[in-house]
Amino acid sequence: AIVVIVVVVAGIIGVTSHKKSSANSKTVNIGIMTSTKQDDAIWKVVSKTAKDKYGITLKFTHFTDYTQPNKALQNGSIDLDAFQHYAFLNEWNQANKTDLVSIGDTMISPIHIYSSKYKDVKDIPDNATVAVPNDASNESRALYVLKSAGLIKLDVSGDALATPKDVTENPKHLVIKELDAAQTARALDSVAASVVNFNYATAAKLPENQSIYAEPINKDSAQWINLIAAKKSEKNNKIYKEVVKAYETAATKKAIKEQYPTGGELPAW
Ligand code: MET
Repeated sequence: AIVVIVVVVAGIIGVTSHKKSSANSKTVNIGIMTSTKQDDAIWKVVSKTAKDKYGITLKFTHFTDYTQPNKALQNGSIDLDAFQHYAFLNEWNQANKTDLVSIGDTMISPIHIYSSKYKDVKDIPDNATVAVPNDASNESRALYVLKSAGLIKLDVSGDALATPKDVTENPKHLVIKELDAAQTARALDSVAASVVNFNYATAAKLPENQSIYAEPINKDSAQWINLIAAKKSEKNNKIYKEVVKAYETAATKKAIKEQYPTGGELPAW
């Protein structure tokens, strides 16, 4: 009996230490935004594929605003991040003199104009205040959305960056209020309308019927595809490439469609 116990104990120790070392070398920490039940369900599917197919354990670090994940990626406290689109990454690299790179595409989520006071963009009154995100790429995106909703005109087009200075016609004399993207949902109580990135709309549980306009998907939309970013030095890291493969599966597509049946997020690989 003693021999059996020793063998069993040794076996347990052996298995445990073996598991630990392989887990350590194949654990990838991904920075994502505030947890929502929808995104948790999608990442659960990705995690299962990563584990079952590649033996990779995914860990997640949650962030509440767009300025944190790329800093954490740059300083090595996370391995990858998955929260931004191409336009944001480009602006980030320019402004911060970094060279973070995309290693794979994830999804696209149209930005919406929300209002808790008006049911139609036509009902937004003269001199009303409209909130937009204040980072360069999302502010530009919001201005193009106000343009395509017929509220303003711009002197830029295509994927050229727009700023409030590019507004050439503003028949309702709307006041554009620039806020951190993370504040745009909360601002709905105090403004006529607000342009809110979908992740913040989901996190704030904004009712779908408060969306009074959705950004159309067209030839200029590629810049809004969300991606998985890595440091440039890690762009050929085999394990990180496997994380991308674990994301880009039919099972993930199905989960995205199940979680966002009305197209809040759409697979984009
Ligand atoms: N998921 C957000 C969006 O597509 C990303 C914005 S850029 C940080 O609107």
